[in-house]
Formats: sequence, structure tokens, C-alpha cells
Amino acid sequence: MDLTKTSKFLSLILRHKPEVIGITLDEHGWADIDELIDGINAHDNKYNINREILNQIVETDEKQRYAISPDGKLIRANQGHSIPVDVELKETEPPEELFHGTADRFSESIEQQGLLPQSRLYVHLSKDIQTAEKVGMRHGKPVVYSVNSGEMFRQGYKFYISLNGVWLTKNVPPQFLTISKN
Ligand code: HQG
Repeated sequence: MDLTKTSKFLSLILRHKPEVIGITLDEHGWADIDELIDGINAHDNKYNINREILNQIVETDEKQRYAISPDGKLIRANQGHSIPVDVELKETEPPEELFHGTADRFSESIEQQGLLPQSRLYVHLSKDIQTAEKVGMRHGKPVVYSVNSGEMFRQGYKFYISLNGVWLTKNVPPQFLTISKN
């Protein structure tokens, strides 16, 4: 069974628009799993989700996007939110260099303003060029920026790592960005 469509819908609900299925997230981004399943099935039966399918999506997700609470009752997205929830990210010292993949049409604006979170809570950074390039390809012709995260950290910028290994920071001013040469 192709669970990609259901997983994408789950991301929409858990990161951006829980109201679409009439549920709310708590302050830490958790949704009640029974409410979530009922809400999705009532919204549109094409997703045909149940607890078993949900578990399968969580376990097999290639980016480990979701976490289930230890008591098995709640689920949340590990990162990527636009709604203001506190997923208890771990503040962490970053490596000297991180990467951000984007599309070339955004370059002019990025080089003037730096990286901004846009609709999300954080700027998303990758630990390697290949991952960043894939992220960039989602938007168009990819461009990869190298981020001088080591220097940012020494200057007091905070970095977080999500449970699924995505680096996050509030913004990256242009002086810390260079176009990465593969
Ligand atoms: C761009 C996926 C103009 C930014 C990925 C990006 C990631 C600017 C776009 C996660 C800008 C926002 C997040 C500026 C930033 N001017 N454009 N000043 N600053 N931008 O989708 O990082 O599969 O919100 O470069 O793997 O592409 O969904 O962020 O192109 O980890 O789990 O504004 O989403 O994960 O786009 O992707 P997004 P993103 P999932």
C-alpha cells in the first residue's frame, strides 16, 4: 500500500493545519491519536487510516518525521511546524558547517536578507550537501548554501537539533552564507 499520500496529509495536520480535521495540538505539538484517526476518516475516507497503518507510517518514514508518546496515546511531528508549538528541541552546538538547499530564484533575496524561516518556525539546515540538494530540488533548480554555523554559534546564535536530525535556527544573516561548491 502506498502510504505517501496519507503521510503528507498527516504532516499537514501535525505541522500546519490541525483544524482541517477539527482537532487541536497541545502546546508541545501533540495530537491525541484516537481523535486524529477519527478526524482523518471523517474528513475524507480516501486515507482510510487506522492505528496499525499509523504505526506503520511512523515506523517506516524515511525521515523519521513523527514521534509517538511513551504511553502510545499521542503523536507529533518532530520538526517542520508553522504553528507555534514547543516540541522541546535540544539546544546543541552545531558542526562548523551546515548546508541549506533552496531554488536559484530565491538567491537574490537570500543574499540580501539572509535565510528567514518564512512560513515555518525555523530555518531548516542539513548536515550534508546531498541532503540539502534534495531539499532544494523540491523548490526548483537547486542551489546549496554553506552556512558558517561554527562562527554563528560563537557569536551567540542558538542551534537546535530535532529528534530526526534536522538542524534548526531562527535565521541566518547573509554574512554567514556562501554558495557551496560541490
Ligand atoms: C526560502 C522538508 C527568499 C528557503 C525538508 C526555502 C526540510 C527564502 C523556502 C523542511 C529566504 C521555504 C524544510 C529569503 C529562506 N528570501 N526565500 N530571505 N529565506 N527562503 O519548505 O527549508 O519532507 O518552508 O530557502 O527536508 O525548503 O517536509 O523550507 O526554499 O527539512 O519533512 O524559502 O521540509 O522536510 O521553504 O524545507 P520551506 P525548506 P519534509
